Amino acid sequence: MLSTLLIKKLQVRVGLATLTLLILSILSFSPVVKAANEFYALAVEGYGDPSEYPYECSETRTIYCWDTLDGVFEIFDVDWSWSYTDYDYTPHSGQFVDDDCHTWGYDDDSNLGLDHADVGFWCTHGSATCVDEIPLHFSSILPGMKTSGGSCQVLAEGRYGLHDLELGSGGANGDMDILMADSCHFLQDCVWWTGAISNVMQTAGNMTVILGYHGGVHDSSTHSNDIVDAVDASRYNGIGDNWIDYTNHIWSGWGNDDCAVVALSCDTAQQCEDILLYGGFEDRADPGDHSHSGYYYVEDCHPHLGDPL
Ligand SMILES: [Ca+2]
Ligand SMILES: [Ca+2]
Ligand SMILES: [Ca+2]
Ligand SMILES: [Ca+2]
Repeated sequence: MLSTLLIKKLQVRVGLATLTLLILSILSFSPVVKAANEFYALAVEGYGDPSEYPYECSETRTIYCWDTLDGVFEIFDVDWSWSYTDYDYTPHSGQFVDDDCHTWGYDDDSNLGLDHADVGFWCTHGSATCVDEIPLHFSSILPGMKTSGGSCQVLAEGRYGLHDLELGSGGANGDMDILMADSCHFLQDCVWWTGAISNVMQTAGNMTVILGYHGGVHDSSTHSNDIVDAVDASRYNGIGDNWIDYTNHIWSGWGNDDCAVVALSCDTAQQCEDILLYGGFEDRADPGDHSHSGYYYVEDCHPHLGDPL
């Protein structure tokens, strides 16, 4: 409203040529019909005691995944009233894995897989392997369960076709734009530099942003709250900047920081900068031919299990 009033007031004082420009400006402020906004989350909290959590992929239990999911979900579902919101807190590997990679994968399936929504979130354990001599570089996450024929490790790998994930492959069921990867190591620097993450971010659609971490991340209420705050601040702007501001945590002591990383796939280098600062969950970019990429972090951040950035 303020913008329109200001422009009308200016119109009185300017000539015809400027008036045309101002009319164009007013048109650009006109409300547009918003595309459907879809959010889907997969959170694995229930590892551990097989009698209590009878999943096949047993690991040390995550404590705060449910808290993080609950806080993030409420923002999309209640605060922002997105047209589709759902979650699964007992996911299996097929929900992460693309069927182009494995027959047991169906991440593109609507209402079931991670990639069918514009914005995806996962919370689970993760790890990275980087051996230069072999060479083999991949990051991975642990699903709660296996699907039939599936695996308990979901890989992101850049060179040898070992990858399991294809996100944003286009179409209504592969239309992810943004992923929040709340797991250790998914955006490990040595994995990024082999092209693994770019490999995950398909170029057919609008997959532009992965928010994640280099190194291990504390499974803590602080970390959980930081993620919820970062999402809350990023509805229209600062999606990358806020992720780093809120969730990068320099703890006292040696080699135990939480190192937030933003990975981008963009049309131009300038667009990467713009997405980092001015993109939002409801202001998602069209990355064109995905010819540029970006990897953003806080220099010298030194995590548990990983080199300093
Ligand atoms: Ca997919
Ligand atoms: Ca969709
Ligand atoms: Ca989309
Ligand atoms: Ca914006």
